[in-house]
Amino acid sequence: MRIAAAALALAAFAPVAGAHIVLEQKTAPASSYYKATFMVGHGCAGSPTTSITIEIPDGIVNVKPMPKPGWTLKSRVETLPKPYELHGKTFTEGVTEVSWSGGSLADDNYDEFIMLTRLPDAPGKAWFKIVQTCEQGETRWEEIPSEGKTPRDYKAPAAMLEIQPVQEHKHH
Ligand SMILES: [Cu+2]
Repeated sequence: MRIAAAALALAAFAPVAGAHIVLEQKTAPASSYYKATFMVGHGCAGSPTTSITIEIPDGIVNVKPMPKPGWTLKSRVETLPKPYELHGKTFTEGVTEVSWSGGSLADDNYDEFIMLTRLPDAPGKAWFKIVQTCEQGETRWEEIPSEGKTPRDYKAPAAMLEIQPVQEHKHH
């Protein structure tokens, strides 16, 4: 009885978005190193997930994906729309897409796909578009909410990260 009640409470209060592919940490300061953890809560209409492909939003750089045992990791490197500087070096190329494939994640299991990134100096919302491929079918998490709407208003929203202004500290 208690388990049933708890499950019911969860169903009533958990945001629907929690079951999609979302970032564990949805806010982070500008100009910081950010560990993006993508939470995969289900497959495609019950079918197991066999690959996850994530498009890196413009301005998010120095992308270092974490390898996963049982999955083949691939990064696409391209000329960036805007070069960036880190540690006094200028980079004109960078990772624009990351994929993990060849694994199998059952619909009733949960897993995380992780990459280290460097966030841009400008605050604002960044949207990671994700293609989830399954044994049967795929889901394209690509919808970007229009003004006044939130990811919850959509069936397959892209994963959102809110890049926040850097707090001014006096260090000296
Ligand atoms: Cu979902």
